Formats: sequence, C-alpha cells, structure tokens
Amino acid sequence: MIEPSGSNNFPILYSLQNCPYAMRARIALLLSEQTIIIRAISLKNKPLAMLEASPKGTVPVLILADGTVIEESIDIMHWALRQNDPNNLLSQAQPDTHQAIIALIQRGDDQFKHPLEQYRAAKRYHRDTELKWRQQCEVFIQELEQRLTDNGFFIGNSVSLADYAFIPFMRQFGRVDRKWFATAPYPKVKAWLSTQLQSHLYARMMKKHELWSQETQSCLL
Ligand SMILES: N[C@@H](CCC(=O)N[C@@H](CS)C(=O)NCC(=O)O)C(=O)O
Repeated sequence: MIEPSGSNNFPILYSLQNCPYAMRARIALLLSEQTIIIRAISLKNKPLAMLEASPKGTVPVLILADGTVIEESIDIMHWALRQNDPNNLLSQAQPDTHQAIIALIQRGDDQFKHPLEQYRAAKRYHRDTELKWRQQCEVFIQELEQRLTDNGFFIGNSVSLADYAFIPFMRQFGRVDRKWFATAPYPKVKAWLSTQLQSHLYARMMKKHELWSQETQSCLL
C-alpha cells in the first residue's frame, strides 16, 4: 500500500518546476480544475515517499487518494481530463476527434521529443549536428504550422488537449536558438506559443513552490 495521499485525501503530485513533463501534467490538472497537493522536488534529493510510490524516479508522479500511482505525464493528463473536462479538450463524445487528439499527442512524443533532446544537447555542447537535429524537429513543427493555418487549432476548429500538451516542448525548442527562432518561418506556431506563454494558465502553472519536505506544509496546485 502506497502512503495515503495527504490529510485531505487530495491526490499528490510530485513535480519539478521546469520539467516539461511535469509542466504539461500541471497544465492538464489546472484545466481539469482538480484540487491537487503539489510537492516540489529536486532531482538531486528525491523524496523517499516518491521513490517508494514510483521507483523509476521520474517526475511527474501523481498519487491518487486510493493509492493508485500514475507515473507518466501523458497518463496524468488523460486522468485529469477524464475526471473533469469543462472545456471539452478531449472530445470524449466524438470518438474520431478524440482519437485524433490522442494520436497527435502520441506522435509528438514519438517524433519530436527525441530530436528536441538531441538539438538541445548539440547546441549546449557545440556539436556539428545542431542543424541536422533542428531540421528533424522542424518536420513536426511544419505539420503544426499547417494545422494552425488550416483550422486555427492543432485538431479541428476548436481548442483541444493537443493545443496544450506541446507548450513546454515548443518553449524548449524556441529557447535553444532564440535568434533563429525569432526569424523562423513558422508565424502561426510562434504566435500560438507566445499567446500560451503569456496566458493566465501558464502563469498559474509556473507558480513557484517551496521544495517539499516532511516538515513543510502541503501546497495546493
Ligand atoms: N516519460 C516520462 C518522462 C519524465 C521525465 O523524464 N522527467 C525527468 C525530468 S524532466 C526526470 O524525472 N528525470 C529523472 C532524473 O533525471 O533523475 C513522463 O512523460 O512523465
């Protein structure tokens, strides 16, 4: 049995401020209007309670009131919006749209995240593969640009979870080479990202929390 999830029986989220996976989990939890206890951690000193719940040691980890552990950000997003989806971001009543949303997020995870990691590393360590990896990232960005051009949103003509799930990764992409990104031929993606980063939701999601320890008070997301 995993530790009970806090005195108020709210789910507990182990989180890291700038981790893109934790960021997208927090975004979905906020969009679903869930009350969540947040425990900010440091990767250098992972809390035992987190490791006991999820030995793989990555954040985010969500522990539900009944002890169920959800340890993949994509699963946390889906769990959150299955509890409550006031903006219909999963289109659960429309199976085709729902499938398209899930599939696009999955494809982004499969096709964009690896080249993004390589692009960031190439830039940081001045490798000559930077251009190659950036171009590989651009394949997916071109698709998003086209989708925004055609419909104004990533899936169909209304906002969905897909429009939120990529925010942290696109932010990382834009920050690798800010000068290049400022002139990159993706006006729709850049406008979308800029709007998201200036939103109230983003500010709430990035609210800083004290590092959690047994002695500290729990904070609500
Ligand atoms: N597939 C996981 C990936 C999460 C992940 O890799 N998180 C990083 C931080 S951004 C982490 O916790 N790494 C563990 C470590 O570096 O010790 C998810 O989507 O939740």
